Amino acid sequence: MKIAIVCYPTFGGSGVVATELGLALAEQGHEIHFITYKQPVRLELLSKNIHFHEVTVPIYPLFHYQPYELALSSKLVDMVKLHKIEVLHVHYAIPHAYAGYMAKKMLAEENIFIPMVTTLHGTDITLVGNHPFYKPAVTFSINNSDVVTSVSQSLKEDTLRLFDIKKEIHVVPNFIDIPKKINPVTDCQRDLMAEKHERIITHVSNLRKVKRVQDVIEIFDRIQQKTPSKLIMVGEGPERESCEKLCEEKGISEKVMFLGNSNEVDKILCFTDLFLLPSEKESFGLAALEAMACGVPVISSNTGGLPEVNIQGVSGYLSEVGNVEEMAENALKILDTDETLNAFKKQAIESAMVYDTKKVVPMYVKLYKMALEKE
Ligand code: GMT
Repeated sequence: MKIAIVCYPTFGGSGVVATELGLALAEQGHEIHFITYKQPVRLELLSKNIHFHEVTVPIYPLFHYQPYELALSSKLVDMVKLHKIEVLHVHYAIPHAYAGYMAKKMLAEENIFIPMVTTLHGTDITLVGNHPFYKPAVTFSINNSDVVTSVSQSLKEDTLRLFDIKKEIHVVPNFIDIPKKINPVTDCQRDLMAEKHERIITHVSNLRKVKRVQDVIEIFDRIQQKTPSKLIMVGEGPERESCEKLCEEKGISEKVMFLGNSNEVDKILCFTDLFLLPSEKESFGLAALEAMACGVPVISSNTGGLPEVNIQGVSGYLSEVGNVEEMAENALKILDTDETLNAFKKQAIESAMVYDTKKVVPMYVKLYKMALEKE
């Protein structure tokens, strides 16, 4: 199949899922066209089955807001015609499904019919899309997609509760290439980060408010009072400064490392003992799944799709949002002895296996075929 993938090319989970999906499909022989404003961060290699088409928006001073959706829908029309693309897969209802719908309509004028699959990732639904300013456009875009998917059962239920949806929503979870994740790093440089007797705790996110990164610091503070440990914070975002300040106030700055954005999260996860994800909202929690696949147990909140990923008492523990006391207690339970920690590490990998690329990507392929039959 010739498939166009539209996504946000940034460090966010939706961009990662879209990119990994494209790479997996290309490996199976499908022709993949990424159409976005920048080469996606995880798209390092362009192979014969992978193409990248940049959407450029000419800056015109008269416009207060430059019309990205217009440029995107025009680019989609041009690329579909040029490369004979058969399926559009847009990640994020806004603005991608909206632009995709316009492209479909323009193509139909020329008797070119192409189905659109829309994947909902969460922030487009629960955080932004539900705002009254966007709600009509989001509802319209979802209802006018040929196939709609959501990354968890929880997000499906949220979407049906918040919007007037007439379409069936298929749950296709985030996925991970498990064989690539298990022991992928040969030079695991634990010594650079901590002493032998110290535990290493890691958090990875875009350090936005929704991730409750101050809770990460609070949990770690309680852990380090009981057991020697270090915290690694990976990612960049608006809450970084306030977290650094909180570490200073608590006198733990020397035990916390802020590494910024990284393309090599696996190299950090290889020596990580525990992963923290105390988010306010999380439609799935790809970061938690990545940690589990690398054999790292997870302490998380029990919000959104997290209970579908992190299994209570097996791959880690879940608590109510904001309950940092309980999260720290559970963390200490896991870190208590090497024996317990190793058992949780093994169980984390086993729990992640359900979401292996080989199990999930065929679900998308099946839906593409279904969309083509409908068109
Ligand atoms: O929250 C993020 O880190 C970014 C965000 C995005 O929009 O890319 O991630 C969302 O999509 C991911 C992939 O489906 C999910 O794993 C994340 O849980 C989801 N984030 C939220 O719901 C807050």
